Amino acid sequence: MGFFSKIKNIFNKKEEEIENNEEVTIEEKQEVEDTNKYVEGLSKSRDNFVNKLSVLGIKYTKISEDFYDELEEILITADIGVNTVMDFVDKLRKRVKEEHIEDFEYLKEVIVDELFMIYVGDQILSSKLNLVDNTTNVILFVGVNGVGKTTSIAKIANRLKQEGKKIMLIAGDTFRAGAVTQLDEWAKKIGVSFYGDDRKDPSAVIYDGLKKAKEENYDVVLVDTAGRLQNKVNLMKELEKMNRVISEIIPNNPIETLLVIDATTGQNGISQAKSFKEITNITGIVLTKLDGTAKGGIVLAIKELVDIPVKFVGLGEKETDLIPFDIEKYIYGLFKEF
Ligand SMILES: Nc1nc2c(ncn2[C@@H]2O[C@H](COP(=O)(O)OP(=O)(O)OP(=O)(O)O)[C@@H](O)[C@H]2O)c(=O)[nH]1
Ligand SMILES: [Mg+2]
Repeated sequence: MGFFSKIKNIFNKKEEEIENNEEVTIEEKQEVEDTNKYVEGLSKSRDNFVNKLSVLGIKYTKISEDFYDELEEILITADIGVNTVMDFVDKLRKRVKEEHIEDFEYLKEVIVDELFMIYVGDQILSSKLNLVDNTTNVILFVGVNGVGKTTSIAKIANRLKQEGKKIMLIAGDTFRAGAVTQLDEWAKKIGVSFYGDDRKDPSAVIYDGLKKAKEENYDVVLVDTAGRLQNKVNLMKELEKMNRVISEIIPNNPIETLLVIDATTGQNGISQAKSFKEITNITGIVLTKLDGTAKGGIVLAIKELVDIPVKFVGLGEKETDLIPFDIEKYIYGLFKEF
């Protein structure tokens, strides 16, 4: 049995257990809820390219060169990335030949398995936040404007708060009018602390905020920044300065620098990731608005072209719709009806 059948069976079984009111742990319930969010949030992508793939299976009774050409095109339009698709189709060709595959139902299994392997490859990228106990952890959020930095901070803070952590948000976006108030309002809404003022130097704000956070033993501090990338040199200098200030107050921090990218911007988002990777040490990606695109394949392109782990995905606008990335749930959500 292939990988996809296995995860399908596991999720279906858990769902059944919950429906039948059998005893399930809170974690198992959360797993099923998260899985359903992937299923809902990825519906546009699923409708788009999974349906196209199914049509392909009906159209071609024999696996021919034309079949591979069309398959390539479908995967590329799903934003998977040209090179990844080429490698993938080569592998598929090889397996079809070696295993004498003729049956499309079986080929479907192989397609999903191989797509999964693209992400996993020879190493499992951990999607877990890298937090250390009994110290103040600083997470810096970067990314161009409008991608969802501020809302992602609020959503992640909400999740961490529910895990019992003492949280502070710092308004390091001193550039855009209204940014400080926006973060302050989020902090009030979810019930966490806030630090920010109307000074123009983000590093000065971060400095004071972190001093307070350290003195008062906060567990996690999430730092918002302005989204500007008109000038790489300036951005690099500013990020260097912020990093210096952070590590001066709390050594070995920021523990995470999360780059937020908007899935609906496709290849543009990939270019942003490459640029940011050149100028600072990005430890993870928050991929927002996956619910708003039919091109959910971008996760695989990120893996191939940027090779930074996706740590969270945004699958909707609600506070609870930003969830930890999980490749199995993602593949399941993408191929549920395949
Ligand atoms: N559908 C959907 N909308 C999202 C998601 N994440 C963020 N948004 C929306 O995207 C818009 C921009 O979000 P912000 O958090 O303000 O973006 P930002 O990066 O902080 O923007 P600037 O501060 O202007 O640089 C808001 O309307 C959010 O509700 C998501 O996962 N799904
Ligand atoms: Mg913002």
